[in-house]
Amino acid sequence: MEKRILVTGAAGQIGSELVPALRERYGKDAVVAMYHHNIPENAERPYEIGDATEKETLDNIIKEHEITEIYHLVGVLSAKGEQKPALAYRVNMASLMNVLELAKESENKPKIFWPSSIAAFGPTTPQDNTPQHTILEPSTMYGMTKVAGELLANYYFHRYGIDIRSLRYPGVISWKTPPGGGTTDYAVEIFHEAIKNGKYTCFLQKGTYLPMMYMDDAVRGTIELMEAKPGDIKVRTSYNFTATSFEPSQLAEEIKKHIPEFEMDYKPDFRQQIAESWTNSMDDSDARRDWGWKHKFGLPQMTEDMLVNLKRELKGS
Ligand code: AKB
Repeated sequence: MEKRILVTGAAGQIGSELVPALRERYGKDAVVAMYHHNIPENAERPYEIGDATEKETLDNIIKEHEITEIYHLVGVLSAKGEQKPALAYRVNMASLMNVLELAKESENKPKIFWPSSIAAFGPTTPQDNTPQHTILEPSTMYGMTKVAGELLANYYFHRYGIDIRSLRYPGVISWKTPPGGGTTDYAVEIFHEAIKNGKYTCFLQKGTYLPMMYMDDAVRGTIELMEAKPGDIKVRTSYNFTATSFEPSQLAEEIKKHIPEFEMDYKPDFRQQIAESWTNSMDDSDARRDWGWKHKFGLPQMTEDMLVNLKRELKGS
């Protein structure tokens, strides 16, 4: 069957890079981007506008485009979710349930990708090299929606045969589209501020380690997971998925190698507590063994690539 892909949350940090990557791979017309109200100026067709929490809207789009695969990226992230917990619950859970139920009801049972996150972990989770199968007792609403989503993914796979695949994304760093409302956002903001002003005030404390990944790796890994043979996917909740782990001062030191005058100070806010509840680093050996996951960018390579691209981008704007 010809591949027809729907990407919800297409204007978000991951969506805005995944859509072009999927179009490059499968053809422009094979990928329908779904936006809520925030259509980017340079949005290319085919695209649809709609709210993924409305089942009928989603149903119409899936039917009209004869969708065979859904990358369901809609979600309210951790920091915004703590400011608006009820909104995070509604958006994250209602949209996911719609996608799962529509897949179940449809004749061709579309394959689904849904992102989980390190936010599924919590204060009781082992902090270092966190194993695949571990304690999931998050303290944020976003994290709770991730744990519930992982269990739902597993349930819909075993009970209804929906081929749903998932990754526990670490903080993802990219130069094309800024993230919005997350706790790992400092690792992107720092680059913008370093280039524009030569200094940055970090909202996380020195020493706060978090698992991280460059966008190029995140996009490639996501597509590789979706292209893996069904029999190779042994984890149907969500795979640990990581590239590196660092804390703010290590990133600042790496940036200083390129911008020697760069300076950073610290003013931790409510996001510090969220970051502390997450793990320092993750063991993603199941993903590496089952479907061949391999990252390319460590901290030095990522920093260099970010600075080169972002400098060029900011100059042009
Ligand atoms: C966030 O910080 O909320 C996200 C995530 C790790 O899921 N980037």
